[in-house]
Amino acid sequence: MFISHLLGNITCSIIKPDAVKKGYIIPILLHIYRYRFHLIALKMKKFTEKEYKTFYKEHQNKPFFMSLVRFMSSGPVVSMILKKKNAVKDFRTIIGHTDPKISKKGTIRNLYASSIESNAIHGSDNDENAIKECEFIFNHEEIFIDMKNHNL
Ligand code: 3AN
Repeated sequence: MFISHLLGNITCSIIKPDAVKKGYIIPILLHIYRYRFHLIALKMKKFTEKEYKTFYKEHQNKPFFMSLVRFMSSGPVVSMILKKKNAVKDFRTIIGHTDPKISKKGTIRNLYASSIESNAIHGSDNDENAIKECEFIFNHEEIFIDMKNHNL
């Protein structure tokens, strides 16, 4: 658990294949920047079905599970670790509801998502999962940890 000291101050985000394909990486990064999240890790990569089966394990009994796994592994995604006080809660506010049809105006999903599955972006749902997800995607060498500015 190499980033567990950041519990409560980080979230894991993934710009999903639909948004990558549509050219929304930069607009989404700018949106996140405007809300004062600090980017401490970033990578673009196509993950496998097997990796998403682990990543989305808590959804394994949901009817949309296999479709979600196939969709996520259909192309490269942009994964990030975002640092901010109350990162998980604040990030879920700016991404909006899972279903873009009912997400608030101006949220990332309202602006860039096309359906409840192809919903442009992932954000961790609690602090413990945020740590797990970040450590699933990134290794120690891929994370910028500024020891002088721990409380950003
Ligand atoms: P959120 O990402 O808003 O936390 P979750 O954790 O309930 O939503 O679902 C994980 C992902 O599964 C969603 N981001 C979305 O891509 C997909 N998903 C959720 N609900 C559905 C659904 N009813 N039908 C198809 N895909 C879904």
